[in-house]
Amino acid sequence: MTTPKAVIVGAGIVGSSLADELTARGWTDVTVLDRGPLFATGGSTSHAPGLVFATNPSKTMTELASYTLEKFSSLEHPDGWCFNHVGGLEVATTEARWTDLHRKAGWAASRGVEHELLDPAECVALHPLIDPDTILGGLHTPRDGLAKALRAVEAQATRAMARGARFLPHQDVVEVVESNGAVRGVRTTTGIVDADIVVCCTGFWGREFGRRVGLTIPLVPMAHQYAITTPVASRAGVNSPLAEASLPILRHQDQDLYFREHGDRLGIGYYGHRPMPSDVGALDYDAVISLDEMPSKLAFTPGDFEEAWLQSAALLPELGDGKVEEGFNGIFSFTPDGHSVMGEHRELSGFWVAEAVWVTHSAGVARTMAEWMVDGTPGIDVHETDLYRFEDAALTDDFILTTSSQSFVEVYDVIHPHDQRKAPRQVRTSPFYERQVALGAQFWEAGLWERPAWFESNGALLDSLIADGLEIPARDAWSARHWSPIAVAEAAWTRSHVAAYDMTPLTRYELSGPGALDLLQRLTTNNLDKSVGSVTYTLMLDEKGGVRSDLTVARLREQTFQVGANGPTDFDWISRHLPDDGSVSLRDITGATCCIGLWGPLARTVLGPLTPLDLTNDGLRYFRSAATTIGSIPVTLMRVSYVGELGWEIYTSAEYGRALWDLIFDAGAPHGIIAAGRIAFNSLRIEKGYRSAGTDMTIEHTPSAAGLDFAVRMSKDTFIGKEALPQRDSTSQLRTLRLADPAAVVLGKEPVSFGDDVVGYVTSAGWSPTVGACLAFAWLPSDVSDGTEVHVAYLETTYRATVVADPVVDPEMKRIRR
Ligand code: FAD
Ligand code: THG
Repeated sequence: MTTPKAVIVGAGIVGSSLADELTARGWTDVTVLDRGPLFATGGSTSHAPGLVFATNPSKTMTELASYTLEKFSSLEHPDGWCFNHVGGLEVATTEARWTDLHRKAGWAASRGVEHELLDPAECVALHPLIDPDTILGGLHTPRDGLAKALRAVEAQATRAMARGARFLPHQDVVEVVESNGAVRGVRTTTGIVDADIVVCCTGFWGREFGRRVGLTIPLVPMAHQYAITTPVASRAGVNSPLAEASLPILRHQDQDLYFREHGDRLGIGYYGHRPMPSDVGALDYDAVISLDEMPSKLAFTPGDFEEAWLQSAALLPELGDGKVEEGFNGIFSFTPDGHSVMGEHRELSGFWVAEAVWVTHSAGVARTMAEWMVDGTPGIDVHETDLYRFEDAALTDDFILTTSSQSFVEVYDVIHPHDQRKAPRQVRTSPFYERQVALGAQFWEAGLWERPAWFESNGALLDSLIADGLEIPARDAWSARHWSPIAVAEAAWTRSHVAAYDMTPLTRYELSGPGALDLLQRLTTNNLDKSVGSVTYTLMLDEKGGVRSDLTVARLREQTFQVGANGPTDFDWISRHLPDDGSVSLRDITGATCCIGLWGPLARTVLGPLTPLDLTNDGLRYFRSAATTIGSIPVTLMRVSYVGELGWEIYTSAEYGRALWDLIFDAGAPHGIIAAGRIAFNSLRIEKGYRSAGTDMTIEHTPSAAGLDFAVRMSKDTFIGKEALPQRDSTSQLRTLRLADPAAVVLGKEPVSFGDDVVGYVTSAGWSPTVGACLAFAWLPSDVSDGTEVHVAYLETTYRATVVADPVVDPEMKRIRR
């Protein structure tokens, strides 16, 4: 069997790991080119201090790291270890950090990362240089430790070469050769190397490399300070030259610092300095590359390190006797969301990207890339690292620089799940924006859209509902951040009266043409061959039957469908499956249109007089759509409700938006209409049992495990993922939890335990005014029955919760179908 001819550009930790993973899967024709010498090429890997802390807010990033450290510890190199499990220790010097370490322990628990929280004395027992009076405690992760990055490169390269791979130094790739939308090879300064597959593993040069093939890889090369101290007396003779280190790697995130041992010296990394984006064009590629001099190493700027030194000595007093002996400003990649960038170029088949990857995640990224390239689909959920996860506006230079700099500044900050980006803001606003501002909207940002979280103008409504008996327990300080009890009033009012939600940011596509129906039938699980006016809830699966996304598809005309989707990766997936014959056209119509979700028992009373359409239950049935008018405005109504109430999504072109808003609010005023925000929206959809793709379910889950079998028509001829479904059985199931204490609120990602065992994790949660408690979705073992009592660890507390049947609200669909 012949396997594809693959060229990997870049022999850093990522390129070398990938060569190993590809050849392990039977690819024999793999060539790795680097413009530097081997294996200290001069890239970031050549000087990486190699600290690996696996725990991360993202489950995917944690899994990538966990694989890396286990793989590295199994690698062999003649000079010694590739991974040293000295353990990780993150200390807290503030109450906020100490609380956050509990949250982090929760992430570790739900993903099987070994960990324990320690008091100051226990921290000092592990790391005697720490002054116990400065800390409140620490999080110890014994499997974390040090990667010897260059040895890991060589060990993996050696293995790959034994399986036939070639590693060629001094090969500067200057061009990607392509024809008919597919790669054919690369041109180096000395000649052409043929290839069916080219993988960009060029580290912080990736942005420049991507440009050559018309691809924006959103990363910014940033300098980061690393210094090594003079010998520390008490560490003299403790570490053998071979072991290098025995103290755990240490993070002092309150001061943006991390530490590792180099024999009897300490290495100190610092993120507290100003962001220092680097102009890669100005780097000296032709410099003689040695371990001391390389393009990715800039001169140390001592002025930026002064505070780091003071703070290091405050935590580790013995450092006060010494000084910084050497240091450098090393360059590596930062991205807008801190995650790596992986995937295949959509317009240039065979061009793959694995960029902005830390040593920490390198082998995991390489394995996932190899699975994706060889099997056609990655083995784990990659939506957070997908090359195509970015909105168009997020691929502008301005956005990339601003947000990547922010990622650098915040890399060690305590980040609340609802902390909002400060800049750039107000990039995408709906036509209702001025009206929302006037109502005191508190905006959250997502996909660069400004989205009201709640409206201060509903404060009076809150007061009156409280006077009438609505009880909203006071929250803990963390869950009360970026929240207002007004949001609860908005949710309650939606169930009792009527509210308008700005649905403009909901991603929408128009698919049209003679091939549109066939394409949608093949891409999704439900039957879409229904009458004009039908709306269908349906799923997009990957080839292995995992849930990529959920969609609503409205058949507006015979050959025209409006698709309600979840974001850029949906557009990417559909685009990749468009037939070549031009029989389908796909258009993102989100920004050109706008949408109000008008929902609640009084929605019909408000809208009825405004439109000639018969809005009775028989006139426009549940999950049907119709074109009509509201005043002088042409609109499309869809009788769909993610909040689970009577009502419609009302669509029109953007230019009519403000007039539409005004008409609806004028007509609604006598009926008490309010504008309501995202927090209310979220809590209502959880009450109603509606999942959010990407948060509650990913490609790791089947429709049946996610409770969505009703949207799968196995009787349909074929659809992507169909063949795989019968072969997959799931051991877990998405369930709803009801927290026992009405004041208890969780926010997502908390571990769920049964007895002493962690058995699952929360995906999303919201406080439900209908039941007077917090409800949460959680992945739990399939055999857990309704009524089971579980515990949810939240920061420093543990909450009791019960597994309940979903949906909690309106299981008979009486509210919607009336
Ligand atoms: P690189 O190692 O940079 O490899 C890219 C290769 O591509 C280079 O060898 C380059 O020569 C080659 N190349 C580029 N363009 C071309 C071309 N046109 N033709 C041919 N070859 C080309 N990560 C951690 O996980 N833990 C840490 O503790 C840690 N600390 C760090 C501290 C510092 C000071 C720095 C700078 C980085 C640190 N990192 C750490 C980050 C980590 O080093 C990098 O993210 C990682 O090494 C990147 O690996 P890579 O293979 O993608 O890139
Ligand atoms: N509105 C529209 N499109 C969307 C969403 C939306 N696309 C993305 C996302 N949200 C999809 N999620 C859902 C989830 C549930 C429902 C609609 C969109 C829903 N489900 C009914 C139920 O389960 O009872 C389906 C009933 C049926 O199939 O007949 O309404 O908010 N436009």
